[in-house]
Amino acid sequence: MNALLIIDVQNDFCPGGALEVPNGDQIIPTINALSKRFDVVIQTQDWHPAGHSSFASSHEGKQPFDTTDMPYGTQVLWPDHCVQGSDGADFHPDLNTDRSQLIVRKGFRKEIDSYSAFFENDESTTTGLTGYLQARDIDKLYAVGLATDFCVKWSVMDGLKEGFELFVVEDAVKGIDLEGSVEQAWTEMMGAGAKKVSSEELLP
Ligand code: VGL
Ligand code: ZN
Repeated sequence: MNALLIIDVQNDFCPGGALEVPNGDQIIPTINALSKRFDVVIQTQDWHPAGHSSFASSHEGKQPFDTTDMPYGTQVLWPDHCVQGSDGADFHPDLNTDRSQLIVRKGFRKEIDSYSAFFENDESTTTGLTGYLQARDIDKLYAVGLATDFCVKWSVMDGLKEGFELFVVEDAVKGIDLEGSVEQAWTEMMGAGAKKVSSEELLP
């Protein structure tokens, strides 16, 4: 069975937000059209406590987009974003969430970031999504949302590792693009076995 996985279409990742993805809101009409075509729709929501360790403001002398060493590896430091309960953490008002059956919140532990819908950034703490998908006999995931080079990529890579078939809808994702990271993300995703599709192939 198929599911649409809508990643982090939240105000803070859209134009005017704290960590805006250029033109991030432009994919929303396509995502809304796709939602109607899937029996199972799942969303993720970046959901950080104030003072989260992925925020540059939590590290003396660091600026957004600097990196730091965390116990689990190198971490990009971000502007404060998607703080629990804030407007920035809300889904974009144009996103139709009515058909979403599961919302996976991630990044809620202060000391660890979580880009992926499956695992936190230590690559071992699970969100429980694999078990949910298996229990519902879902084996094919269609990934859309923000950002191509971070949460989409990490979700796709982990989904493949977990044994799911992954399709990335190329006109329904957008990236932050730090030094060519969008192109690199596509190379990594395709190299790991993800398939690129366009929304036209999925819509009537
Ligand atoms: C994301 C950076 C930090 C994303 C989330 O949704 O791609 N990127 N938190
Ligand atoms: Zn985040």
